[in-house]
Amino acid sequence: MTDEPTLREAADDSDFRIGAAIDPDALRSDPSYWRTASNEFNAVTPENALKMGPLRPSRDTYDFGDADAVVDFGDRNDMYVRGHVLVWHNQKPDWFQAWDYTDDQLREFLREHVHTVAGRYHGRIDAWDVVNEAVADDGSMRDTVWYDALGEDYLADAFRWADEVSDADLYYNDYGADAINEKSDAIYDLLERLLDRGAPIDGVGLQMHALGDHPDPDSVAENIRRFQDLGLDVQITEMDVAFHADDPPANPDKVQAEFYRDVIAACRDAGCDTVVTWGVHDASTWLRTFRDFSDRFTGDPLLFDDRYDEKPAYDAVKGALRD
Ligand code: 9MR
Repeated sequence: MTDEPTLREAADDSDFRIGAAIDPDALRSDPSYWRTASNEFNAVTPENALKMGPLRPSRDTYDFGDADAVVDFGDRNDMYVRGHVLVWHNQKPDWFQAWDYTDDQLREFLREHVHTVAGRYHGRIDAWDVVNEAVADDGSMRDTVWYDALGEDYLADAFRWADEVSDADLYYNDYGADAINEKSDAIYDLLERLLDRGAPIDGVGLQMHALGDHPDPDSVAENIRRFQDLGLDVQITEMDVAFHADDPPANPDKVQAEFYRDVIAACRDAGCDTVVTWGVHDASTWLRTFRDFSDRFTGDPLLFDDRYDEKPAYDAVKGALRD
């Protein structure tokens, strides 16, 4: 036994939340996964279980089994629970693709979805990603089923619907907008417009999938501060750190650890208190199974390696929490 505190204890001591995206199958089947998740993290996000596809096997039915498993795990272990996600253009159910809806039907469907899902977890989910990835990489509004049928109104509506049934803090969440850039400028403008219209938005989630090109931590801190100046809370919601597979640094573990440390430090300096990593250990990263990403990026982006051993990044995060 050692007196060294766990990551979770170090985070608790610093009033900080360090989280992991969770796979309910791994929770059920792998005691080491369960143990690492509960001992080392004080926040969780279901990685896929709350998305519309997994939740809705048919238009009239819901299957909350996997989502409940993750939320129950968070509750039982006294963790902060981030809900991900109410409105997204990806991972929609198969039957949806074949549905020939009218715009009014789509709006009513989305209202009912948000009310049912956010309402079910009233008091149990602490923060919701209400809308995910509504902005394209060039800063224009992303061309999605929701935007196509309902225009920008769907965002304000979704936040309002969530607010009607949920006591959670309500977030807009996106990737590639971690530092000051064209996309984060566009998101800033979008959120300002929505807030001006009275949309009940509490915060913005910066995903921080640092795959290859890593954002400048000083620019991340500046970005966090400008969203805070809009009155929004800022969380890092899906962090992982990889490298271009064809051009990794000579010492990837060290560079990875330094980037984790710098982002946690930038976040804390700016007054942000939550960083969720996108998985418990390297063996569960999405980078190994998603499209051709395993060819494009190195596949060990998290704080624990395939055997649940602590990596240099783990020590770096803990160190940054103690500074
Ligand atoms: O990690 C998720 C992976 O298992 C899914 O296959 C994928 C489907 O698009 O979604 C991944 O999670 C995404 C998250 O929901 C939104 N931000 C980007 C994440 C990584 O793609």
